[in-house]
Amino acid sequence: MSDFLRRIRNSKKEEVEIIETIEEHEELLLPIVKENQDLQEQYDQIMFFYESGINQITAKLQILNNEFKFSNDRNPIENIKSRVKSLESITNKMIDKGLPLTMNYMVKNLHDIAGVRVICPFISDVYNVANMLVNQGDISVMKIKDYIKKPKANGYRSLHLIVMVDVYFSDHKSQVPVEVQIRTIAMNSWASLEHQLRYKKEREFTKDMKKELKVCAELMSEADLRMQKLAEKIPSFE
Ligand code: 0O2
Repeated sequence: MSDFLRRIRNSKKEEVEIIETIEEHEELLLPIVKENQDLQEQYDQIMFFYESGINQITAKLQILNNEFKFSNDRNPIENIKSRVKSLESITNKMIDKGLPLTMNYMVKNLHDIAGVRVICPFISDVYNVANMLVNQGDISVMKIKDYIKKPKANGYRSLHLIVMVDVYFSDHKSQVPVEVQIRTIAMNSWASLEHQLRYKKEREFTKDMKKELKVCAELMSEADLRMQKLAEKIPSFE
């Protein structure tokens, strides 16, 4: 078992295991943003860096998926999606955190501006993909949140990693923070449906509705565990 897997499986801490904070990372080179620049202009400028980080992570995942398919005759990754956080969503999050609305504060405090979501068939694939990714020399792990081992109170399950990935530009190398969410098809189905329901703001969730959603999450988790057991019974299945 790799160090990474051992670290997350043996962790006795709560949901968050902070390995190193981004603030401590001296190589975080991002464009110098002037506070008086127009906000949209600042956003466009800095998003280029985050998009480059997404491209780098996505390419790595695609290579790993193709290689695994070649040797095991199946894909451990079903689907990869990515996005940079919208300006509206960034602003709301910063207001929630009580942060001044400047790009410099954003860069220092929000680590999920670049986001990649990886959907895997089986629970074991989630950890294998995470392991294959973080073992690469140009990636360092900043933070792991294992919401599979310790689901959120509402039933949300997913493995979240904040990684710093090296990106080479014409005259320098930057390390770009990217949030990688890795989860199974079942976990993703629940999260997508829950998200749709939650964003119908005209209808607040009652206590009973929340309970019902959690039951759905448990049912999906049970299905995931059963599927995993089935897979483990097939000797050639990796
Ligand atoms: P979007 O639109 O996906 O960007 P932190 O970043 O540590 O200050 P945060 O942001 O609460 O704290 O981190 P966490 O818990 O890792 O969650 C970040 C993202 O995980 C969310 O992003 C969602 O994408 C997903 N997520 C977390 N909890 C839930 C949940 O209960 N349901 C669903 N459907 N998704 C969830 P954003 O910023 O909320 O939105």
